[in-house]
Amino acid sequence: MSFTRRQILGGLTGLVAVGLGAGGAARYWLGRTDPNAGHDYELIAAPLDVELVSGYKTPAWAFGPSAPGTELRVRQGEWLRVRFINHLPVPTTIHWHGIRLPLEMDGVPYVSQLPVLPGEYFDYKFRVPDAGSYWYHPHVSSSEELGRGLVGPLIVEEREPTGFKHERTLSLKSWHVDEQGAFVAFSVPREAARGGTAGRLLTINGEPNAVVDLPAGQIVRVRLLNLDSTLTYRINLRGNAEARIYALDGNPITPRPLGKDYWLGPGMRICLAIKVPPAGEEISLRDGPVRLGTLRSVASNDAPSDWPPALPANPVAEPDLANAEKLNFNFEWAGSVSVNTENRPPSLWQINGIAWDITDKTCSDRPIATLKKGKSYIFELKNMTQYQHPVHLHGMSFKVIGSNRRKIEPYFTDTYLLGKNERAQVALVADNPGTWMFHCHVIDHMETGLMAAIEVA
Ligand SMILES: [Cu+2]
Repeated sequence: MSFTRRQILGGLTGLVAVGLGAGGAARYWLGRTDPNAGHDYELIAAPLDVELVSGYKTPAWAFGPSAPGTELRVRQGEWLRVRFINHLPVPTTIHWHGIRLPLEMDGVPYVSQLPVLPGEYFDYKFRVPDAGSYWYHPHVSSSEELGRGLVGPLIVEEREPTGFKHERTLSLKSWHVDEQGAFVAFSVPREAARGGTAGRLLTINGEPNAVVDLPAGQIVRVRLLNLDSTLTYRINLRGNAEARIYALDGNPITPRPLGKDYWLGPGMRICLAIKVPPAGEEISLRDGPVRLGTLRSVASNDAPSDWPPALPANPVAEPDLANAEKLNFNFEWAGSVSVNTENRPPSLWQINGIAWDITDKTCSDRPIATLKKGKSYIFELKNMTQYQHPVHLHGMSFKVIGSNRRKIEPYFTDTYLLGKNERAQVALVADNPGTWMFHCHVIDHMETGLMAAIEVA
């Protein structure tokens, strides 16, 4: 695919009136624009000082006025049109995690588009086929860009109203900062060689020890999004709360109790319904034994509500398992942590014996598999390492159908948390032509080899 730089800031004269174009750290998010403007959102990525540690500034990068960024919302089946403006000092893109869209909108540099340079803009425009909780982030210099805060929720509302009257979006992210709020290394080779370089400060919607108010007596839809670069959260609630799972990674399931711990890997989402206890009571939202934040029940005038019915299924094609072709993907440890002198990350991980090199723009020219458009496939995912990997595919959703480690109730997703030494089977219809990234969502695993391209033609 060839690219041109047609879209440059010179075309943005209309925005000067609202204060853009003065240069420096513009911090405007213009929100939903005039429907005749040709786009629904103007989303600006720019430096933004945030206060993560009380009394100290952290020099974050943000989409809009907060980090994590502005929540984008669109209705299922409609177009999402975002004019993305780069006011960062670095090139970037936006990838729309979990959205089934055309390759040109997928935000992968040199595969979908050229990086958006400082001062440039890019118009993202695509229809959203599936309702659910999704998110967006760059696919360039990901350790640093996601690490500094360039992550944000994208909520696709169901076509028809659901039974939920109340909902909240909780974006989980840990930050690589020290006690004074200064950034520390986003990726350290000896950590990238293990579970990934973990952030040190846990936040919900950018706040440590967040307190989220919920209306007493109501059943509230709580969307938990793991926008972390590294951490898998073992989600549980402590307190007088009944919670049911309504959707996993955007796709509805038959509602079931939350249970003890739900392992939410990087990039994954879970949609809960929580029955809020009487006013004044508190629920802890926890990662294993660690409190992430507090859900506080506050008085509500609404009549008590009942559990809503299951959410409507998304229109994802059902794979033909009887006639599917099987493909093996082995996730392996590649070797040793050597001192690198070329200013590039070490090569630590590989898929089917091949390590991705994020400094080599031609890797995507050598897809690890070529799928025939319209055909069904079963991927056998084999983790030959001692660490878990949230395996994510761009462009298409897949159905998790089996595992040697746990009982699987088949469900559609875009990210599967492959446990250490686990073998799992996922199936899909190769119905979206293009070259799609297939990678671990532990960002420094991805940047040290654990990525591949899968072609659908
Ligand atoms: Cu990984």
